[in-house]
Order: sequence, then C-alpha cells, then structure tokens
Amino acid sequence: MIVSPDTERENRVPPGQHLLERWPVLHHGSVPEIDEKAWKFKLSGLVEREAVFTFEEFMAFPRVDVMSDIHCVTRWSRLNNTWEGVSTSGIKDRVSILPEAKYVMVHGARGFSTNLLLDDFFSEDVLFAVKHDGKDLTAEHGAPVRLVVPRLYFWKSAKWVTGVEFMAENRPGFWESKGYHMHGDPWKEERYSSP
Ligand SMILES: Nc1nc2c(c(=O)[nH]1)N[C@H]1C(S)=C(S)[C@@H](COP(=O)(O)O)O[C@H]1N2
Ligand SMILES: [Mo]
Repeated sequence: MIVSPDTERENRVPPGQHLLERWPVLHHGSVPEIDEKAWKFKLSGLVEREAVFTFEEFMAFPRVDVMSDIHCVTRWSRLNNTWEGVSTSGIKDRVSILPEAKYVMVHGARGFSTNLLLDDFFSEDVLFAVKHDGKDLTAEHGAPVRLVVPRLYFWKSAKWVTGVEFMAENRPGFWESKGYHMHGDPWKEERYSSP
C-alpha cells in the first residue's frame, strides 16, 4: 500500500477545508452509463505510437493500492480513503512518451478533461482507481475507471476516464477553462485563477 505523503502531515487538513465523513457526489452533467465491454482507454498526443486498450487489457497493467485524503475545492475534505487500481507509472511500459511531453490532459466521458503536469501525473500516489474502501466504484463516483490525484484538489481526479493525451504545452481542461486553477495545490489554496 502506498500512503500518500500528505496524510502524514502533522496537520492533515489544508487551509479553508472542513472534514466530512460521507463522500459527496459532484460533477458537471449527468452520470454516463458505461459498459465495461465497450470501454476503451486511449493513449494519444506526444507518444511514438498511439495506443488503445480494452478494459481487460487495462486491468492487466501494474496494479497499486493507495491510501489518501480527498480535498475538494468546494471546501470539504474526506480523510483515509483507500483506492485500488492501475498505477499511472505503469503506462510508461505500454507506450513510448516523447521527451517533449511536459503535461497531460486526462480525458473523461462526454468531453470532460483536466490538465496536469507530467510529473504530478506520474507521482507514485496517483492511480486509475476501480475500487474505493474495498468496494467497486459506483457509477456516480466514476466507474469503471477514475483518476485519483491525492495531492491536488479533487476536480483533477477525472471520473469515467477514457484516455490520456501527452502535451508539450499546458492547456486548460474543463473546469480550468471555467476559472479553476491550472495546478490546484490545496496547501497553497490554488483554487481559482486570478480574473
Ligand atoms: N468526468 C468528470 N470527472 C470529474 C468531474 C466532472 O464533472 N466530470 N468533476 C470533478 C469534480 S469538480 C470533483 S469535486 C470530483 C468529485 O468526485 P466525487 O463525485 O467522486 O466526489 O470529480 C471530478 N471529476
Ligand atoms: Mo469539485
């Protein structure tokens, strides 16, 4: 089990956050219905050759368990979440990422996207989760596969993931183009970009 380093801080709750026991559901639009048999995972952009994987192939990527806290920009936090899934770093064995790639855009169903620094994306506590606290992810929390980026605000944790695009230049994703911060570090309160 990888323990996200932020959970080991003396004060685990970032500024301006309050704790919740329950796990709220938040997203834009309605919950997409995704059939695992039809689901595809695409690696695109600055890679030697684009690649598409089925759910079965994806689940054979290196697996990881992570314990992390959730910090939502709407000011709730939920501690001690356990996640099971596929580590982002395992992708490196499946595709050759070109050296110009410095950012990623993680894509989700219905045109959702969120941008991350390549180094943040490949941080060892980042994973594509299929289980939370021992149970299969529910549709409203992003099944069959969601990203979890423990050290950034939770909007970076794309639900209903469909693929990853490698990029040389940074570009705003869905919430970022609506004014959310390009990086989103909860300890620096990187909530919104200045107008
Ligand atoms: N595909 C997709 N993923 C998304 C979103 C979204 O609108 N669409 N919203 C984000 C936001 S703003 C939050 S706070 C978290 C909420 O995840 P949860 O519903 O599992 O708590 O999902 C993130 N991932
Ligand atoms: Mo959010």
